[in-house]
Amino acid sequence: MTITIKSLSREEYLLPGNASCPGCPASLGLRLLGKALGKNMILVVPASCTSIIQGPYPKTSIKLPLINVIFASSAATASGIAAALEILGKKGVHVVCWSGDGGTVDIGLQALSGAAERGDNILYICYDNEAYMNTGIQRSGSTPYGAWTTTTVLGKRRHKKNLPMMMVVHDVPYVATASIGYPLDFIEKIRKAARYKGFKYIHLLAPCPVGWRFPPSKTIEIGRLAVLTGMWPLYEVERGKFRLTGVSRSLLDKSKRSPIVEYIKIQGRFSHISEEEIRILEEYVDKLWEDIRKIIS
Ligand SMILES: Cc1ncc(C[n+]2csc(CCOP(=O)(O)OP(=O)(O)O)c2C)c(N)n1
Ligand SMILES: [Mg+2]
Repeated sequence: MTITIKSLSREEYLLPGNASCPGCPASLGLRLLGKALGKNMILVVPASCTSIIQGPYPKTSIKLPLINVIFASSAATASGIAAALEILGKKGVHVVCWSGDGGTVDIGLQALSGAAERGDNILYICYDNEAYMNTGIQRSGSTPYGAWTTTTVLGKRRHKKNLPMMMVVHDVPYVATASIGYPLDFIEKIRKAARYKGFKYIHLLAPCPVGWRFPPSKTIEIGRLAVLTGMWPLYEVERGKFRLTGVSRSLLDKSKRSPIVEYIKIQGRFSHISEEEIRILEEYVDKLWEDIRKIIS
């Protein structure tokens, strides 16, 4: 059933007055997560902007049981909690890792891969703002080619690591990509993932106004442009079956994709990008879609 905004609960699990920046996609994503799953959830959060948004106990802004952990351990911690719930016979409680891209594609990767391979009963969500934002915008393995960060002052020279596809090859029941620009699609995917027992992974693109250098009012617009230009394909892989979702369904046809400059030109982190670098990014997007075509056909 398609989810509508009106059908969502008005209950909020992220309280207002928290420390997030204006236009923060992580805080919006957390609100959506609460609307998707409700209160029967235990969150595992490694060091990230979310630890700051959440704030120190007892004045935390998140109305859910939550444990802060060191970077490398989030998936392992979640595995332990899931095992404990199983032993206690507690059903219907979702164990959710809410981790940044640095904590996922770089530092937390081995624990993540281990939990996926074991098939532990957790939902791992990576909110990907494409850099280590909390410590001042350092590049991560998820930063795209050409993007400025404080550690790639001339633009990053490597492409973004394709973590969702890496999770697909772990052969888990559910893997999906999402964008903060399409909130209902994200909620739908969270709910779908939560219906499976075993390891589930959702990779949420989360445009950050501070780190990407755009006005805070444009978070949703940029989240949509990432998808419309083909830079960020929306899909889900359910029990090994790959399916494009939402507007991405029509974007295998290159002529339906918006030019990537529409996405790039409104982000200050790409302000120094050359024609040659734009071409390299275009080739990257074409390859991304050619790989998807091979999977589908
Ligand atoms: C082992 C370790 N190294 C470095 C840090 C410092 N640190 C805290 S948050 C953070 C950035 C996290 O980046 P990401 O996971 O992408 O989350 P974001 O801040 O972007 O939300 C870093 C480097 C730390 N807490 N622990
Ligand atoms: Mg990050």
